[in-house]
This record gives sequence, C-alpha cells and structure tokens, in this order.
Amino acid sequence: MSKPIHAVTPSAKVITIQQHILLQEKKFPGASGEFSWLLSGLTLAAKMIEAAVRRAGLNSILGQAESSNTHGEVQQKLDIYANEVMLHNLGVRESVGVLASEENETPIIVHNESNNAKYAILFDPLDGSSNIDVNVSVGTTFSIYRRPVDVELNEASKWVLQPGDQQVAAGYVVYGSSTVMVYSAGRGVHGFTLDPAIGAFILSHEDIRMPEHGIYYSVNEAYADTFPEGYRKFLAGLRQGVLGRKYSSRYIGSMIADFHRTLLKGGIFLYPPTDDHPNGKLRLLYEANPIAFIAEHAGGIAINGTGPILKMHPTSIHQRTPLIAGSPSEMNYLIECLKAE
Ligand code: P6P
Repeated sequence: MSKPIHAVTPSAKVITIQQHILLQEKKFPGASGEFSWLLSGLTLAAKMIEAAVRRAGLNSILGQAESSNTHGEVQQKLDIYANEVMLHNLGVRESVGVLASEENETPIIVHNESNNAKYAILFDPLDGSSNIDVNVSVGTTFSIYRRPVDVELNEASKWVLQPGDQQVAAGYVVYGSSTVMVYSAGRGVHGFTLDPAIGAFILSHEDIRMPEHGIYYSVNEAYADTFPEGYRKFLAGLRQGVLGRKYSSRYIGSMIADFHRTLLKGGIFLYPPTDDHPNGKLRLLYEANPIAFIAEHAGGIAINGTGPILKMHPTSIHQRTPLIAGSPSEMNYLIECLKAE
C-alpha cells in the first residue's frame, strides 16, 4: 500500500532559485554574483506579495483603494502594497540603477550616483489585480536590462526604452493554487515553486519547453467580432479542426495565468487589437516583453501581429501592443492567416 501523503518525507536535495542562479553563473564565467543578489530581491518581494495575496480577504487589504494609477485605472489596495514592496526590495540592491513600474508614471532612479548600478528592472507588480476580489490567480512580471553603453546615470528613460531582445533576464510569478516563479536568463526557462513550509522557491520545472502544439486557445471571445479579419479566420479554423485536432477555450482574464498554462500545456494566448484598444491592451515593456522572452526561450513564438515582440523598439514606457504567444503549430497557422488578410 502506498504511504499516505502526510507520511512522505520531503526530499532534502532541494535546489533553491539562488543555488540555481549561482550554478548557472559557474557554467558561464564572467557573470557576477551580483545578479543572484539582485534576483534574491525579487524572490523576497514575491514572498511578501504572496503572503498578502493569500491573506487578502483577512487583513482588509481586499478591494479598491481611493486612488487611481497613472493610467486612470482604479488601484486595488494590493496593487499599491505590491508596488511598494517591489520598489523597496529592488531599490536597495546596489546593482540596480533604475526601476520602472506600471504603477509609476516615470522611471525611478535608485542608484545614488553609484557606478556599481548597472541594471534596470521593469515590472508590473500585480497583473490581473481586478481578479483578486474573486480569488482568481494574479501575478508579477519582471524584465531586466543592463544600462546601455554611453548612457549617463541619470538618463533613466534610455535605461528602460530598449528592445525586448536586449533583456538579460525576465520572467513572472504566478500566485495560483501554488506560487511559481518562472524565469530565464537566456539559458533555458526554469520554474520554482514556493514551499511555504520553508519559505523558499524550490526548482520544480527545470528547462521548460513549450509543447509543439496544444489543445487550448486563450482569448477574450467577447471581442471576437471586432478582431481584424485574420484573427477571426484563425479562430474559426481552430474550431473547424484545420490543424487536425479539437481545441478547447480557456480564458482566465489574468495574462500571467493564461500564459503559464500555454507555456506548460502548449496552445496559444492572444490579446489582439480591438475597437477599445486598436494597439492592443497589454503593455509592451513590462507585460509583453517578459512573456515573449520566456515564450521564445522555451521554444515558442511571440508576435504583435506583424512581427516579433522582442524586435519592437519602444518609444514610451507605458506603450501598449497586441500580444500573441504560443506553440509553433498554432502560431505559424496564425501568421499564415494574418498574412492572407
Ligand atoms: P480583458 C488584467 O487586467 C489584464 O491586464 C491582463 O492580465 C489580462 O490578460 C487582460 O487585462 C484581460 O483583459 O479585456 O480580457 O478583461
């Protein structure tokens, strides 16, 4: 008879995210330990946000703040808390020079004139936060760049307005049935699950590869009538079995959760242009770019409808873009449908 779950002794041979980063750095000489120190600021922030998300209904943090963010969107109390946690825990890492957040109009200079500061970190502290009140998964995204050559310490915008293929690392945390951090530093995509018993992110998904195809497509079909023709043709083709398999629709309305399923199970996530958002709703720098970096490094594809997300040259910090990311099979069929428009 198999042991009851509670009798199973957890393995002692766990690999934390810090150990994994240091092991990776050993494989690639020249990388400095400061990068793992920087990422430890992210994991601490993620644990603090996770603790608040898990207790949202209990510590009166649920619900709407009296304030709105820079985009006029009503902030959730947890948005504000998560943003303060990210700004503090990343801002105290001496290797960090500039921070940019969805919740702040302009980038924040944190380097105090230190020449050790060489990284910019962009993030959405709590994506999907409108779902918190109904206990739906939410997430945090992050995107890390090196300070460009010949850019002055205080030219903050130039630190952050870089194409996504210049990211040195990127990823997200999804606060779902468990809390998982997925990141890539350009050498594979790896997932770490938070073990609340020991308060550490433990390697749980090493070298994630997105399946060649999936059985799910993820899009808000309420807007389908306003999608450009090529997207409507693509969705009709999936439903008609053009790719030789039956599909099911899955849409949570929380980008990170919808993408995380696509990364692990394959398929496609789409936020196309709509009447309300002709340039897409999602933000290029701190939503689309980290997702695209993870998708491409896991063997998937990520486009804006006309070309790779990672090749886009940003002109403003909060600019929006259409985002479609997924497995090669579905993505290549979509590209074919869009070309035929
Ligand atoms: P819609 C959440 O508000 C978010 O920014 C993403 O997480 C999500 O994918 C999208 O908006 C959902 O938007 O228009 O489908 O409700």
